[in-house]
Amino acid sequence: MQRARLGILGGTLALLATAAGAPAASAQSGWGLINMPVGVTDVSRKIYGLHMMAFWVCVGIAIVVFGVMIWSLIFHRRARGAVADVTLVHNTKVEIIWTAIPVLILISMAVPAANLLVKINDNSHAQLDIRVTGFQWGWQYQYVQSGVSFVSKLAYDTDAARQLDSGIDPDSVKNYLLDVDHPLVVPTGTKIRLLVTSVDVIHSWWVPDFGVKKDALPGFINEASFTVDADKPGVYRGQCTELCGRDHAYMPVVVRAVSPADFAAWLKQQQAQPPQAAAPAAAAPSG
Ligand SMILES: [Cu+2]
Repeated sequence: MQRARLGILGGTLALLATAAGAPAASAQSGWGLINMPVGVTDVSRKIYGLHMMAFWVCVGIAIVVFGVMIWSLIFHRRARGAVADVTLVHNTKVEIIWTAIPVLILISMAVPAANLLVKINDNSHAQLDIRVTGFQWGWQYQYVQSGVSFVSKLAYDTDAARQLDSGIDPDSVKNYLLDVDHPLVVPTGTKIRLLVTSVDVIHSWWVPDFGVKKDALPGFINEASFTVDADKPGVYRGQCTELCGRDHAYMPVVVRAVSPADFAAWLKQQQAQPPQAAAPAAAAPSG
């Protein structure tokens, strides 16, 4: 009977291991959807690794604690003639052990976490600076070195569909609420430093695949940085993650990561164009 129980426990563990340890490829489907993305930067992968390490430590602790509890309840119940063991009460040796073990576990988790925090906040040696200004409700991007600047707002088709009684089925809109008119364009394999601020209330610039979530505070400039893997060009999406008013849900972040050569060409094209007139404060109210 005990063997059968162990078998079930083993089976459950194996299932959990398959689910949680699923490779990045399945991140956008099935079990992957309930977990955080692995992402496309060195930092995002490290954050994911740390998160999984903490997850498995929690699983291990749960198995040990609940295992002992359930085992005690079954095999040491009074109906079986068990007599309470009072030697555990105020037992110095036991108390030292069950204080020391959690302390060691916490230290073993805190050291890699602190190291990663330092790495996340290392914004030195950036090759490209972009000023990100949040406003109600959109983002302004200014490429500091080249002077290219534009405003990024909810894409027209998704904006039309979200209006009350629009009659447009949101399911018919691609990337509903997660698309913008002018995405931020960045080169891959290049360390990008963001200078994040706001002109009105607090917003937060978040792209899960980059492991970047930085508050945009009026009157302050926060720094964040990321380097998209050279072999992972693509479109990455995020959202404002600080409740910033009525249209908080309608100011997504879209970043198009392209090769450095494509980026240089894009930047040249932008510089040739007349600058976009709309300043954040003067941006047309929507919805
Ligand atoms: Cu916002």
